[in-house]
Amino acid sequence: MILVTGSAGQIGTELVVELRNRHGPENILAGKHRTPLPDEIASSGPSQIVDVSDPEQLKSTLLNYGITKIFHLSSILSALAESDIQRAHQVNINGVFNVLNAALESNVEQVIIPSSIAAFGTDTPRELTPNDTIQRPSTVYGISKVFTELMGNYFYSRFGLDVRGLRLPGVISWKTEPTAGTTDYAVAMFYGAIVGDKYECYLRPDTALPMMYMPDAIKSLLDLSDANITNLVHHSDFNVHAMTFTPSELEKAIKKINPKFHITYNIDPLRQSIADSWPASLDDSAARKEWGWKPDFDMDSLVNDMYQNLENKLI
Ligand code: AKB
Repeated sequence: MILVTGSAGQIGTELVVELRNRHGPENILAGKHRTPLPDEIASSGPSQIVDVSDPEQLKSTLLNYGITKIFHLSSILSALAESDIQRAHQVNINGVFNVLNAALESNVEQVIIPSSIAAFGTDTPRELTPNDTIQRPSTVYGISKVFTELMGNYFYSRFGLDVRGLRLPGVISWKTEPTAGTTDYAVAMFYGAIVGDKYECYLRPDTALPMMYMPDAIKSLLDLSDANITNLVHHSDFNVHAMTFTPSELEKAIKKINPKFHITYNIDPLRQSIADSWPASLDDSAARKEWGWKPDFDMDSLVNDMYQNLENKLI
């Protein structure tokens, strides 16, 4: 059986549905903590409260359900982590350690834990960031992601636990909204365009960041999980890239669908400084070579699909 932690979150809600389609609903345990699960998840298969800060509860859940694989998605995103560093430490550092340790003490064979572009900092080359480069993040979220990558690689080399991970960029989706990240503006801009033809952006118009559409994010997690381990040189720290755009470029692309749309700017210094410390684009040749990573969506296809689906949902 496969456990997905953070099943009520932006990525979790969509990953659980895809895994249930592939492996049968009864084989996917939706783990949640504070946020209630959407009906679609709660009613379509097993679910359970999973508290990643409680090692005993975690271990007994893994043993009781016979879990053999974990997609560990619970995480406090960048902006929220800066305003509550205790909780970020509890979930993103203690929680990751507890999951890895409980996996080792049970029958889990593989753990997938996403990292983030936040694992880089201002000392890192910003364009085509190499897979293996300087990582000196300035946020607690970024520090926790470097910890995750290093600890994942450590559990693999020291104990032989198959831990894999990739550095996700901003993920754009229409089903479940992200919670307090820095790249969330891109999702919020679509909501603004559809609901009232306007949006106030908290990042400067020229802030270039890497982004990815949800179907590609799900594909990246599943393809990495399915990859033949003998082909992997890296394990918990793959760059994956799909596209780069700025708020002003996204505004232009949305305007092609909704000419009445316009944006104004009210810069949030915290989120702007976080964004300025992240890469604009990544060299993902290691992921392409070691497990065949290739995104399906570019900016045009993302914007058209996202706008249409969100419009159908909201109107
Ligand atoms: C965030 O903005 O915090 C996340 C991320 C890039 O990891 N979307």
